[in-house]
Parts: sequence; C-alpha cells; structure tokens
Amino acid sequence: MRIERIEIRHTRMELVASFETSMGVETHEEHIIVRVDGEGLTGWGESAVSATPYYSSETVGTAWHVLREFLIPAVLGRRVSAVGDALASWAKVRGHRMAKAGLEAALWDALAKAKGVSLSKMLGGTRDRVAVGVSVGLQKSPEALVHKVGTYLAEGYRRIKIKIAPGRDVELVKALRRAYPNILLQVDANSAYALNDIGVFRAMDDAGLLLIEQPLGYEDIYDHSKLQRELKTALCLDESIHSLADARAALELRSCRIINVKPGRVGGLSESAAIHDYCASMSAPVWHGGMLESGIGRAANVALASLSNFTLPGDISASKRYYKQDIVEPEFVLNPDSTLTVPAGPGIGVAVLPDRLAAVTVRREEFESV
Ligand code: OSB
Ligand code: MG
Repeated sequence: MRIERIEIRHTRMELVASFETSMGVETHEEHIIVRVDGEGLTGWGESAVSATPYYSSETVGTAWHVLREFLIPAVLGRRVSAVGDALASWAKVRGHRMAKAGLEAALWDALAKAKGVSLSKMLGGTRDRVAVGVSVGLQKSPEALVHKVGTYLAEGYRRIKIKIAPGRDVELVKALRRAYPNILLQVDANSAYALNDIGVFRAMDDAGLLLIEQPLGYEDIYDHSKLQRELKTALCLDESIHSLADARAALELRSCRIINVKPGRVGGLSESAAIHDYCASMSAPVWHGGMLESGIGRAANVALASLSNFTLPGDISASKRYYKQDIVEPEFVLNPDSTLTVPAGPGIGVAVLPDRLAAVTVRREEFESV
C-alpha cells in the first residue's frame, strides 16, 4: 500500500463521570486520532496521550510534534507492505511510544483491510470474545465506592479494579471485601508509594486481590522486586514497562508476576504482541490495560486482547462507561458474561462516524504526498 495521505486530529471528549486517580482528576480525555489513506483504503488509529504529562511523559503536544516532524514524513509517499516497514522507517526515533502507536495502529488497520481480515486475525488472536472488567476511580468516601462498584456489578462487570492513593487504600479494600467478599478485585496505585510504605501492602495481602498494580516508581523495576519478595499477592507492572526489554527485566528480576499491556505505552501493537509472546513463554499472564480510549482505540485493544495469553480480564469496558456517545458504530456493549465481542469485519471492524469525529475535533492537520 502506498501511503498517499495522513490526517491527525486532536480530540477532546467529555467523560460521563470524572475519573480520579493518585495522579489527579480528569473530566475530559484528549487524544490524537490518526487517519491513513492509500490506494482506496483507509486506516484509523488512536494515540492515547493525555493533555498532561502525569501518567506518561508524552502529551498531545509532544505526540503532535513528533508525528508531524518525524513519523509522518518517514512513511508518507512510501510503499508499506507490512507494519514492519513503517517501524523500520522510524527506528531511529527514540521514545515517543504513544505517538508511534497511534500511527502504527492506523497502518495495522489499513493493512488488515487490504487483506480483508480482521485486526484480531492479523495479530494472531484466538478468541471471539474477550473478558473485561472496569477500572473505578477514587470516590468521595468508602461508602460511595461500595455504591459505585455495586452499580458496575449490576451492569454485569465481573472484575473490579479500584484506584488507591496514600490514605485512601486499605480502608477501601476492607470496605469492598465486607460488601462483596467474593468478587474479582484488584488495585492500582499509579506509582503513588515508596518501598517504605510496605505496611500498606502487607495490610491488603490477605484480601484475596488478583494483583496490585504499579505500587512504586513509574520507571522502577528494582524496588518492585524487593516488594514482590515480601508479598503473597502478585504485583503487576503498568507504567514501568515500555518495551519487551523492560518486560524481560521485570520477569527475570521477579519484580512482578503479571504484566499490564497497553499498546500506547510500549510503542504499538507489534511490541505488545512481542511482550505477550514472551510472557506466554515465561508462563506469566498478561492483561490489557486501558487509557479511556474512544471506540477507535478500543477496537484495536479488543483485537489485541483476543491473543491467547491475555488470560486476565482487561480494562476495556463498554463505550458507555466512558462516553455518552462513542465516535464509532457499532459501539462496544458489555455481554452478559462480562465480555466484549471482538469485531469480525476487516481491520478494526467498526465504522468511524464522521459527524461525531468532527464534533470532538479541536485541531486537525493533513499531510499529502507529492
Ligand atoms: O493506570 O491503568 C491506568 C486510565 C488512564 C491512565 C492510566 C490508567 C487508566 C485506567 C483506566 O485505569 C482504564 C480504562 O481505560 O478503563
Ligand atoms: Mg495502571
């Protein structure tokens, strides 16, 4: 496929409810949507950046800059017959993984459409439904959290993840365990603690948690190995894993027993699949994380999560858990067995709604090959 045109859009979408974590409160999500056109085909991808550099160092501004100045020029006008060609064309660009992942995803979609196969099939997926849960932000009180979790359980979510932060941790886990003794429950600290906070994690070590996600530094691997040694509960790394090399370091140092895979954080679907395969070879489960994506990113996430070693439920909830209206059709709906259906049509398998996309676009730029 010859890449004839690329368009990037800065989008801003209002969440149905604000989302509070140890990093702050969000009411809107700002991402970059990438569209690639060539030879009559169109591919779509989402760069799950944020307005702020609080989860990752990348922002909408940094990703826009790197896409426009380096990544788009590397592929525009070129013939790309496999995603690997594009990865090779920007191999000398270091970091900026979310920017790369958005463009890479659009190329995966276009190339899957060229072959007439679903993205799931192209990635080597083995299931037609993926198990999902819901990530619940910090609430005003433990009682409010118990209530909020109750509403998600009533909607059919069978795995709950809660955000924790210093001073809002053990008490939340205890309140939830009193109310719902047997649910699948896990916690995510988003790097809010240090090794000398070990008492907090010891105090939740008998709560039957599936895992404790990213308790320590956002780039740390070593201190997590010391913490994991002291706990029965599995640690899971999110922020600290940027590549297959990081995943290898983390599993070989026993810094965690589980890895959260997010294509944006690791530079795309290709690196995600490589991490998946490595973890499978180490008998370490992976699960699919989320970045409050729109339906475009969600469709790619669902496709990736259909690979066989994604054995734990993902942070890939129904469209309406995030947004009043999605920008794709059909939107993602929770099945009664707490799964999402993997789209079977070509590429990402959902149609982008032009009017909805236009309504959430705050800036747009097109690049045409000469
Ligand atoms: O740490 O997993 C995280 C959202 C934004 C940034 C970081 C995280 C999250 C979530 C939400 O937990 C997951 C979702 O998309 O449902
Ligand atoms: Mg996380």
